[in-house]
Amino acid sequence: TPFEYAPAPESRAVVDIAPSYGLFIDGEFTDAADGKVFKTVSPSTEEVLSEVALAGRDDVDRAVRAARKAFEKWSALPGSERAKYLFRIARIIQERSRELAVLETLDNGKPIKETRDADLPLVAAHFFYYAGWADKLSHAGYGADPRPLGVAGQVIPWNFPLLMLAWKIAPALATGNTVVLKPAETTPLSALFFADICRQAGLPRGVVNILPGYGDTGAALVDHPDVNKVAFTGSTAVGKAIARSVAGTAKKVTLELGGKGANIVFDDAPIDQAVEGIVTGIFFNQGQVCCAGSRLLVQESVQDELLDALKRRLSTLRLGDPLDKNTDIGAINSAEQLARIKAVADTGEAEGAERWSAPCELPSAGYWFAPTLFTNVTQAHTVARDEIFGPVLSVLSFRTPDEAVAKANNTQYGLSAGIWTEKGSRILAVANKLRAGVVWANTFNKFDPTSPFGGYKESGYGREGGRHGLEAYLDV
Ligand code: TXE
Repeated sequence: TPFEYAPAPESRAVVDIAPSYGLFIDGEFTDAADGKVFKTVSPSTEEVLSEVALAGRDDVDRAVRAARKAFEKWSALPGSERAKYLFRIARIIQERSRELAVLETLDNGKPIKETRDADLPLVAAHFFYYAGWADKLSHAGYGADPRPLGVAGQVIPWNFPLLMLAWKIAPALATGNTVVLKPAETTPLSALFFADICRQAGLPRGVVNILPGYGDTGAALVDHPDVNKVAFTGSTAVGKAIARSVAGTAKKVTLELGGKGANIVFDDAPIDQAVEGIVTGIFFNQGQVCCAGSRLLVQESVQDELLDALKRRLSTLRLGDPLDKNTDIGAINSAEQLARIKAVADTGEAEGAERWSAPCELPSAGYWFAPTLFTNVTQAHTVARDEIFGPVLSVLSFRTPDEAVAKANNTQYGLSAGIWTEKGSRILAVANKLRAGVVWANTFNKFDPTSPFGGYKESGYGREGGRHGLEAYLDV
């Protein structure tokens, strides 16, 4: 099948990281106009991986001009021609998947098992999927001849660097837009390798531009007057700031923000299966997932049994070297993120919730946090309300399906939820009452390029993925 992968990379030897990288503007790697650079480190060892050019306002301007110029020709190409480039990119991603998986694991800290089996297959799948739409836009339900918007300014986070890039770039290019993308400051490398893939695929100059930098680079991009469309994934606070700053313009915006997903386990659910789903829900990518199942809602009658089984399972998770194929829990992405997780966990304890951590030894270098549970949690507790974005699960209980729904919906967010039950009728009844963009039944954190993804409430607006993901990049 197109989404089958090579055996696990044994070591970092499969990737060749240069000591320094430039910005990618108009098909060339180039220094920043003011010569500024920053370092990117491996979160599992704190070793410096590379020095990367830091884009400033002048570079943003240069990149947007290149994207504007490229837009004229790119948008005029027949969709079938754009599709050829996207298919080529998808195939190169597959061919280079071992290298990219190791690179992503080094720069992000997540286990190679995940980059190999989840991130990279999904990245390729997104390019294949949207390549398929490029010549079928008149059948997408947006009118006979929908038009691209122009230059898309895209800002992405560090939790799924290459996958978030794919979610943003694949639909933008398929619909005939050109792109200036800013990767997160702690994970710039895979976006720069992607720039190299664009060159390898012969993508016309200026269609994709990559500008590493911090938040102010992102702000300069979002605010650039010649950007027509803004796509952002990140914190709710920055999403709101972006919404405010573009409010005086006519730019189209999509925001994919935080979450506090409920994983609801009913008393008829097979306990072992539910335990695996809870683990995937909150410990996948160390819980640094916007749609993580960070609140466990368990029916009171099975609470003790479930918690015992869960603690036993968590005690078997292997934390350590992310390049080891057997590792389940890798490093937290940055010192800042680790400090945030620790602060919320400490608040949880101070507020009276009971803390339990899986017994594991944390490596001395790098950023690590043991899988942690909070019990005796009330809905008012900070650990039940704030997005922690770490390997921390807050456990609450319920008696009736209505109470489960009320508690699940009692959050400012609305991105994800999960339901565990053998009863199909209950899945439908409960799912329809949940205010969440995705509801999984008897599974969690399953992704597919054909299905739209996005939030209700403060989790943002707009959808990415699927046919609906095209709409964000089209004028009807
Ligand atoms: O996010 P930021 P941070 C949540 C999660 C986490 C918290 C903080 O709860 O603990 O946010 O993480 C760029 N204009 N999520 O500080 O700052 C920034 O450079 C334009 C949820 O890393 O939002 C990076 O590229 N861009 C989440 C991107 O925004 C700006 C994923 C995200 O960084 C900017 C990540 C500005 N003013 C964090 N300021 C999810 N939804 O999956 C920063 N950036």
